[in-house]
Amino acid sequence: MSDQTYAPSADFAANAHIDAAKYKEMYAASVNDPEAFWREHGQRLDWIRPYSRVKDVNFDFGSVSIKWFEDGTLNVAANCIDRHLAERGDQTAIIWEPDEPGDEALHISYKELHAQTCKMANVLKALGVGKGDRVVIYLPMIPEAAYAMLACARIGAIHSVVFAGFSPDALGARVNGCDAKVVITADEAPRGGRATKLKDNVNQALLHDTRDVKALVVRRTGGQVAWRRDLDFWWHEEAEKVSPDCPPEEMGAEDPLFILYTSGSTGQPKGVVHTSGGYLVYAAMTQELVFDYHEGDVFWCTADVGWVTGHSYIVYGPLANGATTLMFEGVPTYPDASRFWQVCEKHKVNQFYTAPTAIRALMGQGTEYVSRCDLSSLKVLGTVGEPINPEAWTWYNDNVGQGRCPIVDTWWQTETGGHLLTPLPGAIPTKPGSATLPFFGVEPAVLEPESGKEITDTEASGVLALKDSWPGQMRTVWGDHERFEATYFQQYKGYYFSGDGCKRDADGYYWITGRVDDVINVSGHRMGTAEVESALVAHAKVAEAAVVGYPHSIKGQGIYAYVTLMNGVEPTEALRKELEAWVRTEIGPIAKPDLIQWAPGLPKTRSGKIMRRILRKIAEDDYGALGDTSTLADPSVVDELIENRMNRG
Ligand code: 6R9
Repeated sequence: MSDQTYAPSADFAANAHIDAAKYKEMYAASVNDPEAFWREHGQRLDWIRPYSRVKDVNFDFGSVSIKWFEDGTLNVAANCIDRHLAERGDQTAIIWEPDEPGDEALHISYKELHAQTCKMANVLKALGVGKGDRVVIYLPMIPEAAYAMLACARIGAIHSVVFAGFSPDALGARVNGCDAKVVITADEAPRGGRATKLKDNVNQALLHDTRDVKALVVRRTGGQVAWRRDLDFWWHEEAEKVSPDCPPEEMGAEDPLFILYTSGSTGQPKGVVHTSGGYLVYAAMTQELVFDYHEGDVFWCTADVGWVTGHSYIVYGPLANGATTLMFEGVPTYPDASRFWQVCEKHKVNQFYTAPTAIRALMGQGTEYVSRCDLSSLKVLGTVGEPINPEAWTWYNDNVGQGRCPIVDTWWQTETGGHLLTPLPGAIPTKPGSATLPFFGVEPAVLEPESGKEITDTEASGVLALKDSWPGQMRTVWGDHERFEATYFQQYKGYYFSGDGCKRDADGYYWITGRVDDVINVSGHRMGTAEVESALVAHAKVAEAAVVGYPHSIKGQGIYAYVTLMNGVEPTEALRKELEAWVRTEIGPIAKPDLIQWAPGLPKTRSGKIMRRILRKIAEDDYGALGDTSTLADPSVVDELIENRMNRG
């Protein structure tokens, strides 16, 4: 933990929405009387029928229920588009920067966004989609992704965006998991100069689906596609047949807006459900205050819309605020490592929000890539996805922010909908590596991991939980409310359990130490070790597999797999490659193990439980202190694993 603090300049604080005094006052108000606080701040949206009830929350295991603004009605798309038309119809809503820097960027006005969203909404209706139906969105980072999300919101359909890097199998499981009627996709997804054949992936994903799922296909590259007769439709053809006007559906505040699958410590990914009113209030308020967004600013979040960060901070938060949001199709290192900074210069970006893994990768390329660009438009920098190491923080601060831009290190999760722990840039001095203090209405608690007792001393170390709800909180797991309660409310009664460990320092600042469960964080992407294990054991030559994370200088964590082969199977380099490729196709490139160690045996207790603690230590190359191994059925397997460990030094 670094003790250095960086305070915002007096000038920055004076022009910020929230200064230090205001933060204190508003935070106190938000936790002393959450009803009154959120009754006021819920007003930032346009409601069709105003809410009278604000908060109705029960965190008790067995009867967990979370409702906000319950009797209000609204339409999310109307809040993100229609209500801005009178004042800012011609203002740019979305700047789209394509993969190839030489191709033309697009500036889509709120008027244009309205027309395109309405058309897509009408096309979906024509394909038989109605209120409450599910639509899977499997698209590159193109404006149609935003149109698709907002079109669903407009007609009350529930979207589930699937990251375009996921394999056909992973896509198929998600389409099936939410029983989607339509998949919106593209012919191909260009990224970093290469193109992924998305439509082919969709065909493969739907091959065994007996439900006749339709596909609406955006033509992005013009690449060849295999067409399924009567089930596939070109977006550009269908769009011509429909009106550019579609009345927004009146939705209840607690009607689901979207499902987003995310990894947990057990089983297959779960469908996190966010609803309409509370989610939008929270996404919008955090986007404005955490980034200190002002009228006319250009806001750039580099995430993919396949992750929650893209939902809340590319689409819903900024558009609800009438902002200009930048959407980038490419990657930070194509054509070279200055692409991010070139885009900042080209579009005069004011707030820039990215992941520590990207910062570390770019830091490794040297500062010339940054210093050759004009970054004088930048005002606030943000990070999200994993803890940021102080070296990367300092590099970001000195080279990108030029010592002038406050850095907001935002801790949150798919489940939380928006930021929970974060600096407000004009109010809260930062410390490199700390997500600092809670946002309004957020009541963190540090619990003793074993007893679950809340540690009330300021200085504390334990697991991070939340004492009460905030409007952006997830409401349930799609189709499995019991799993929702078991995952987040069972272990520590009366709290929402985050799954993260944390420390609180003498100033009350929070420092996230990483996951305490079997979830690993690879380049800011959440991966359940169980998912990778089940992909590995699905291979005919694999008898057993155990997967753990290990420190990786760029990715944060790498994937380390211990694999026990079937009797008689030779461990060869070719088989190692085959297993890597296998996991890629089962889940996607982000799940490919970085290291595979052949394990003739795994350390197990006498009851057959794999002792992951030991496997983690060996993967970390820290096998000197393995702790108590006396409960192992066969302690000699440990020596063998240490002997042949893959990560040395
Ligand atoms: C938004 C997002 C959530 C997990 C979370 C934690 C890690 C996210 C962080 C951070 C330290 C930060 N995490 N932000 N750790 N500092 N600023 O990333 O959602 O993909 O669901 O991941 O990511 O471990 O529990 P999601």
